[in-house]
Order: sequence, then structure tokens, then C-alpha cells
Amino acid sequence: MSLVLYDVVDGIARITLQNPPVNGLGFAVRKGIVEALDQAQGDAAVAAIVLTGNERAFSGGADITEFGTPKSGWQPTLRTVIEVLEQVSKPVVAAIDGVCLGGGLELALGAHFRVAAAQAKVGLPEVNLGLLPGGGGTQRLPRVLGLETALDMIVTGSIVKASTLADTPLFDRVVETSVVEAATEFAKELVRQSTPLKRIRDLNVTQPDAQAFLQVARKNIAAASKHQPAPRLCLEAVAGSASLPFDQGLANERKLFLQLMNSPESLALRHVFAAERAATKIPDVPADTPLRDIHKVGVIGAGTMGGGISMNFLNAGIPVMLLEAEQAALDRGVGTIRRNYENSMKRGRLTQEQLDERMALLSTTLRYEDLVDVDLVIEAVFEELGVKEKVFKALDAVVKPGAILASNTSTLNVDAIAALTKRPEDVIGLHFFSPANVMKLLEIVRGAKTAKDVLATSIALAKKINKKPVVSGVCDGFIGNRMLNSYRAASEELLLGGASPESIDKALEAFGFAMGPYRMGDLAGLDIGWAIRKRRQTENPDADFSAVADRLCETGRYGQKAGAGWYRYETGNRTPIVDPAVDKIIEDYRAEKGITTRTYTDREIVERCVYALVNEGAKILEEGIALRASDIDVVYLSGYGFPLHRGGPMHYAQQIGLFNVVRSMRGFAAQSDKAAEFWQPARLLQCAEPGQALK
Ligand code: 3H9
Repeated sequence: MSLVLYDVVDGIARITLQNPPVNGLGFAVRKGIVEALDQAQGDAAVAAIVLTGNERAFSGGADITEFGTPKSGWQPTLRTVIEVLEQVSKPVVAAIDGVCLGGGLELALGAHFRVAAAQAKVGLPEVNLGLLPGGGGTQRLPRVLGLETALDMIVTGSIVKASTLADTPLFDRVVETSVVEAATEFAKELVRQSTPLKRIRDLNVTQPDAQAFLQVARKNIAAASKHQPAPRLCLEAVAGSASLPFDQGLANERKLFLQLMNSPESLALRHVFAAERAATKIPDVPADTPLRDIHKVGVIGAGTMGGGISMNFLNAGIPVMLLEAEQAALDRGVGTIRRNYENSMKRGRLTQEQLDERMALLSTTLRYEDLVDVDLVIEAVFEELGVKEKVFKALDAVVKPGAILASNTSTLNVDAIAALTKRPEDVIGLHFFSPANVMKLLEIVRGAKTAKDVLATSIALAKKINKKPVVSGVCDGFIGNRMLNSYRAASEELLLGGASPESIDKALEAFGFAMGPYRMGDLAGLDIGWAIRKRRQTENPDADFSAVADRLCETGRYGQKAGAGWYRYETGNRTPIVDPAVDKIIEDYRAEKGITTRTYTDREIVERCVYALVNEGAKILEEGIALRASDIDVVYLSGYGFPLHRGGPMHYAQQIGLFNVVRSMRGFAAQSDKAAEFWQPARLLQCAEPGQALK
């Protein structure tokens, strides 16, 4: 099948891109466009050209899958295509519907005229892939939108509706009707009126005090993008549009684009893009698996978690029935949901009308019988099998056949929960992260008997409520919390061995984590982990892991909320202050245990904590709990604050080289008997051939 269609009707040549899913501008498409343009140029019967895509996409941009492949296969490049397009001597009208992003918008900017559907979405989101627009976008967009608007769009990668830019020279017409028909009519009009061709390259950038403006922007962007070179280089490329002749500006853009293309940050972000999409595909669940309809959702428990979970569905326009055991708890939960929406309204993120619409979708009950018509129910009650048992038995008795029964458990065995019902095939884990209305990750826990359509429906629903789904098998802690335990154990080992909480936090924050483990612990509250440890210690009295944290809790140091945890906090201030009282607790513990301390470099701190994640991740892969290494990266990036520019723990380990990772771990293992077991490298890490990717 040809990826570029060509036909001529009434003297207008129509070039239609048809490269599903989003008309990525791969080699065959680029070649097809140039050939079609040459044909139209050479055909005396053609008076004008309309270049278009379809309702889903004019084009999603350069074909991302081509990046990193041998450059010998790249000709004609996108830049060549745009140059050919711009130089055609007959009017070329881009007819834009659906998404028109990155190289897609750059292609449209090369046309002489643009007609867009009002709902079309345009943007230059290359920065999200650690890149800059490399097809002339940094030079042409400022010429039609002005320096300030163009810079903002390019640096933030924001995507906007064509209707919002209807009054700018970016579009000649923005229409509510068929865009191809409107563009064809417009092309005929241009021919009739012999309208001169408009080439954006011939325009000047308008911006009073451009250099002063750029200077301020430079400072702001540098401060906001510490770990990412792309926003800074986006600015430098755009700056060229205001100070250099067009072709020199293009050459400058090219140089900066190539610099980013080869950067580890862009490699990581491109990995993340592919990883997030791969995570939605399950090998034994066909893409065309029929989905169950989800028109109404039940949520059990109106606490912080249940409320946050409910908001996801309300935001997506799906009615929610919220159930609690007591009216007071229900009222509190509804009050919190309303307050959250009111806060969003105060910040200008929601209108009163939207707030009212969302609250109108929420109903409440104290009776399980009222869940009879829900299509999915998610329980978010106390984390204890006995409590879950009551809930699932009650649900099993009332909820209609075919409804999905989900648990938000973060630790309990989903198979054991499923066994409490007569319909284990309808049971699944949907593990949201707190705050559930904000955090992007959704761990979908597939039980041994979970039906394939239940899994497929859960993944589709996750996308609908704007979550990043990752499927996990059943194990204690699933993917994320199981890895978190190893990370914490590694930082505990450092702490006992001589590192201070602040030195550990500082090293990991310099690596790119938003917060080190001790600041994070203080923020989350240390009492929760303490309660879990106490429960685990009754099961295993030898477990002394986090003994220092226990001692902090014994003195009421529960974290920020108590004004003291691993750090001290002044009233109303969240800035952590190093506290000698904590040093004393740690030193006393070390002395009791006869531990000889030493110093650790930042590098060793990072290696120990991150390699602990990598090792646990590799074991999770070996056991088949995660389907792919990249799924583990998505979990850690979207649920646990792993630095985005590192691409996730498994990607990072592969960049470092698995040989080097294993060698470091063996070095840590050699330091004590206790460490030897913890640092035993996973078989998968040891077996990987040099350069072989973790799958
Ligand atoms: C660029 O243009 C560089 C130039 O400046 C310079 C060059 C010299 N290529 O997200 P979805 C696939 S850089 C190839 O699930 P949605 C995607 O992998 C590029 N494939 O759907 C998935 O495949 P699969 C600048 C692409 O409706 C399928 O499409 N452009 C591309 O939620 C559906 O994707 C961007 O950064 C692509 N460019 O969202 C835009 N884009 O079915 C990146 C998507 O096998 N793309 N695919 O899993 C997006 O933001 C979203 O995918 C989009 C659709 C909004 C288009």
C-alpha cells in the first residue's frame, strides 16, 4: 500500500498521507511527498496543491522509530522535503486536521498557506523527547506567532487547538467543516485571484527588545531545566530566528538538533516514550480483545485513597457511586473531593461549571445493594485481608455478573482476594498511588485467574483516566514497592555504615531524584512504615531492618507533620534542618551494634541505592512479575520520582553497562557477610552478554 496518495480533481492536486497510526514522516512518506510534489509541479493541468492527512492526524511528526537507524537510509530528509515544498511554484495549501505535531507542523509551515480544522491540535513537542524542532520549526514558528509565543510553545512542548491560533498568520483559515473541502476551495480561490505565494522564510520576527526578552528567558529556562539540555538549546535555536538570516538560523538549528539527538537525555526520553506505549501491550492478550463497557464505577472507602480514585473517574466524565460504612466518613470524603476541586478552581485549572458537572456525577451510599448496576468497583479499604474479605464477599453477593471487582491493595495477594469470590476471573488489582488523583502510575495486578478481557479493559480504562498503566504479576509489593524495599535497605546500609541522612539525600538529589529517601520519608510520615514493620516483625522477629527509623518513631519523630523526623522542621516551614538529636540516635545504634563507620562518596551512595533497584528489578523480571525491563522503568519513573532524564533504573543500568553494575555489586557484597546476600547479583544481570539489552 502506498503511504502517500496522489490524485488530481479540477486542476487541484491532492497529496494525502496515509501512514497509520499517526502519519509519522518516515522514509517512505518523505520520498512519497517529494515524488508527488515533483509530479504536481511538472503537470501543466495542476494549478495548485492540497497536502493533507486524515481526521486523526495531519502528521504526528518525524517517525520516532527511525531515530538511531543508519543515516544512509534517511534521504530525502525532512528538511529536504520542506525545502522542496516551499520552492514549488504553484500554491501549496496544507489542510490540517487531527494532530499536527513536531515535524508534521514543520511540514505545514513549509506550505504557502494553511487551512485547519478548529479542533486540530498543533505543537512542537520535540522537547519532550529531549530534542528541538529540527525541520525549521524554530525559525518559522517565531515568524508567524512572534518570538514570545513561539518560544513558549517550543520550550514547553505545549499542544494547542487550532481555534486558539485562528487570528494569527499561522492559519489562513480555521474551519468547522471538512478541512479538505475548505482547503480545496481556498486553493481554487488563490488560483483565480493569482494570489502571490507566501513563504514564511521571507517574514521577519517581530519582538520589541528581542535580546532583552531572550536574556530573561535564558535565565528562567536554565533555572527550570537543570538536568535537561533540550529546553536551553530550544531557546538558543529560537534566538537565532531573531538575530540571524533565515538560512543561518536553519544551520544553527541543525547543529543544536544533532547535539541533542546524540545526548543521553534524549536517548532516555525516547526510551520512555516507547516504554509507556509498550507497557499497554500484553503478549497473550490480543489488541482486538473485546472490552467490557464501563459506564459507572463503584468505589469502596471514602478516605484519601478512595476519594482520589473517585476523582479520576469524575474527571473523565464517568459516574461514581462512593460507599462508606458510616455517614460521617462519607460526608468527610465528599467534602475533601469538593475542596480539592475548589482548590483547582482557585488556581484557574477548573471552572465553576466543570466543578458542578463533576460533583453531579458523584453519588454516595452506605448500602452495598446500591452497587448493583456498577460496571467496575474498586475497594480502597484498610489493608488487611480480613477487612478485604468482608468487602469482597459483600460485593460478590450484590454486584451484577460481568462487573470487574478490583482491589487497590499495595501488598496483599490478589489471588487470595480473588478466591474470596465466586468469580475470580473478574477480580484484578488496580493499585493507585497517593495522591491518586495526581500520580500517573497505575499498577494493574493480574491474578492467576484474571480474565483477559478484564485485563484489556483495565488497561484501556487507565488510558481514559489519564494514567500510565503497567501490568504486574502477584508478589509482595508488586513491582514498585518491592523495589522500594530494596532501595530503602541499601540506604539503611549506608546510614549504618557511616553516611548521614542528609549526605544520602544530597547525593540522590544531585543524581536527579526530586527527594532523597529521608526527606521523602519525612514528607510521607514515618509512622506508616513503622506500623508495617511492627506487623512484619511479629511474623519474623529477626527482622531488624530500619531499626533506626523505629527509634525515631519511638520518640514521636513521625516526620514533617510532627515537626521532626529524620530532620527537624520549624513551624509552618517544610525546609529540613539537620538535627544533632538524629545523629545521636544513629551513633548510639551503631555503637550498640559495634559498627565501624567509614565515609562514602556521592558516587558510591548513588551506585548502592540505584543498583539495589536494578537488582530487584532484574529479579522481578526473572520471576515474570514484570513483562519487560521497560515496564519497570515506567513504574519507577511515574510512581517513584526516578529522574526522567535517566530513563528509569533498568535503562540507566544498561547505559552504565551491566558488567560494570555487577562488578560494583560484587564489591559491595565483599564488604560483609550480611551484605553478601543482599548484593548477590540477579542471574539475569550476570548472564547478559555485553551490549545485550535487558528484555
Ligand atoms: C520530530 O518531529 C523531529 C523533527 O522536529 C525534526 C526531524 C528532522 N512517529 O500515543 P499513542 C505511534 S520528533 C512514529 O498511543 P495517542 C505510537 O508509538 C517527533 N510513531 O496515541 C503508537 O504506536 P503503537 C515529534 C508514532 O492518540 C501510536 O502512534 N512528535 C509517532 O494517545 C499511537 O500513539 C512528537 O513528539 C511518531 N512521531 O497520541 C509526537 N507518534 O500503536 C509524539 C506516535 O504501535 N506522539 N506514534 O503503540 C504523541 O505525542 C502521541 O503519540 C500522539 C497520539 C499525540 C501523536
